Amino acid sequence: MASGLRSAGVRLCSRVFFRHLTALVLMVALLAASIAEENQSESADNGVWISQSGLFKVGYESQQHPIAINRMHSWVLHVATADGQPVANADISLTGGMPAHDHGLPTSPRMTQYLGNGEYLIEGMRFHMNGSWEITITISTAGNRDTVVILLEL
Ligand SMILES: [Cu+2]
Repeated sequence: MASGLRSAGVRLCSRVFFRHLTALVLMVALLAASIAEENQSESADNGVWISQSGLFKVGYESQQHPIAINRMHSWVLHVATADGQPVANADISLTGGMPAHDHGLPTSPRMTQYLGNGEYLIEGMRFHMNGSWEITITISTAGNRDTVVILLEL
């Protein structure tokens, strides 16, 4: 009788413990999910990157949110001077890759259209694996040429 009571008590205790553990696991999972979501939106949102000699400020917007692995998509680059004036009709070329893996981009993205207001359409972006990518963009105008490196964590 006494041992029966005790084991019932243990069973009740373990059930309460299990319920708390479930709640804890759920909380940790939610926290991890919200951190992951923050990281994703950070890589897909407009950030402003300064070119190496400080001539241009470059922002980009991916047409795909979040950027999916192995999916061809476009970017829109926004190019401005150091004091924030939109840069029109620049020549823009891109290279990129994963320095840690010593490989380049799987595609050859190209600037295909000047959209006005300092915005340029880049077609042919695709990333074939998760990890740290670098996109190196060279911008040339009549009198200036500078390079900006955009870091992208996928
Ligand atoms: Cu790689």
